[in-house]
Amino acid sequence: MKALEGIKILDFTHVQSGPTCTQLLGFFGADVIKVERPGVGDATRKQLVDVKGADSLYFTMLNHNKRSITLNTKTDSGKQVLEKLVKECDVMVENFAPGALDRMGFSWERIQELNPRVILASVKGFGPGPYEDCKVYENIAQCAGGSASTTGFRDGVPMVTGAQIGDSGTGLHLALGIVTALFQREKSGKGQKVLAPMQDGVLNLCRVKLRDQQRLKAGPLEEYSQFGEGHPFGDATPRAGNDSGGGQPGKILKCKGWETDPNAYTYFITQAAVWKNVCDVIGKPEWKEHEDFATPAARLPRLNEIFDAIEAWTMTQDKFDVMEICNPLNIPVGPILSMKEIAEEPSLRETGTIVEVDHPERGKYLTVGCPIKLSDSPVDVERSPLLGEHTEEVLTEVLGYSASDIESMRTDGAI
Ligand code: CAO
Repeated sequence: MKALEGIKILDFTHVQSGPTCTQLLGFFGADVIKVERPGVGDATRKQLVDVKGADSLYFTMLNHNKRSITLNTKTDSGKQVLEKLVKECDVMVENFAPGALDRMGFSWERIQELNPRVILASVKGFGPGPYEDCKVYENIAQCAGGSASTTGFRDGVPMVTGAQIGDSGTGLHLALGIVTALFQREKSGKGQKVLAPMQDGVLNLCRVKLRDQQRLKAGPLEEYSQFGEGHPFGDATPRAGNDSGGGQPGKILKCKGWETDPNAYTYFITQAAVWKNVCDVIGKPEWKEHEDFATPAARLPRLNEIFDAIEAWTMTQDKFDVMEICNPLNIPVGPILSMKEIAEEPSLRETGTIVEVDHPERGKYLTVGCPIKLSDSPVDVERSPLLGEHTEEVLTEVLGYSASDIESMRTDGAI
């Protein structure tokens, strides 16, 4: 028994944001039916191809636990199949450019007519307003959602982050919206529209930066290293480099081997509660009681001096040894792990967070399994479907079409 067993998802998503959402629902046991254009499919199938002729990792890693059917929804018989799918499914998920679904003849009104219980879940770049008609990709969302202006270094350009907070982050928001709407449907009996705009999703993840925007009215942000460095604050939340977001100052520091290994670094947090332990570890016991260092307030203008001293110690240690030494002392530290190290980490394999999947076209590859663990809903990661692999199966088993119906749809170019 899986959490979402029995829930049918009409997955009309493409690229990254929508597919991450439906993949999660698939991990939780929903029957996800991905609808793709005949002969073409999701554009990511053939983007960043690393194995000639095979679906790319971009596609395979975002589309596990799904069935694929091909359908040209701009033909009459293709539209009829889509109508039947809307009637049959609990949720329809899409992330087309604004207006595309309406142009196809599937407005929210029409969808409700077909199935009043269906939930229509959409990712768009922006919510209602001046930009609602714009197409949006990951980095645009990071820029428009406040992330880029607050990421990077004070004296550098705005930066995007490698974490796909615009696409995968919004997919997560959408998945929560969908299961919440399913929960409400239990009581109301009705479907509803769920919208997750990427700008809003990114802003939600940048909540603490809007907090800091408002704190600026009360004076400089003392926990930002620019305060200790004597640089005045402007009228907007600045970029904070690698400063930690809260009131516990932290920094990325070099570890042994940094000269040749780009990831020989650790994050080190000088949590106030364990300041004395920090002083002992770095060989500065005199700072424990010294008036310039003993309290968090006294330390704020001296953070650079403090982190220089800590780094002088971390540079003598391997990044994993820093963790071994600091953890028993309750000092929060974290090694900078490369993707190579993460891919090889046995504990992530054991928990199913990193999974090796076999694929008929490309062989074995690694993917990220379900990052959310339910104790009563085990996850089996199944390889992504080939384009149209399940067209006949879905048309006959789910929608009740006959072999001759399917043949004539093929002749029409509808599937
Ligand atoms: N059969 C027939 N037509 C189909 C079809 C099918 N199975 N599937 C899609 N189409 C059509 C659509 O109806 C649309 O046609 P019209 O333009 O004539 O209405 C067309 O294909 C293209 O759809 P699109 O505009 O969504 O695709 P695009 O490549 O031009 O834009 C993107 C891609 C991502 C910029 C856009 O979809 C978008 O802004 N989506 C919302 C935000 C989002 O999710 N962005 C994140 C993407 S991940 O980085």
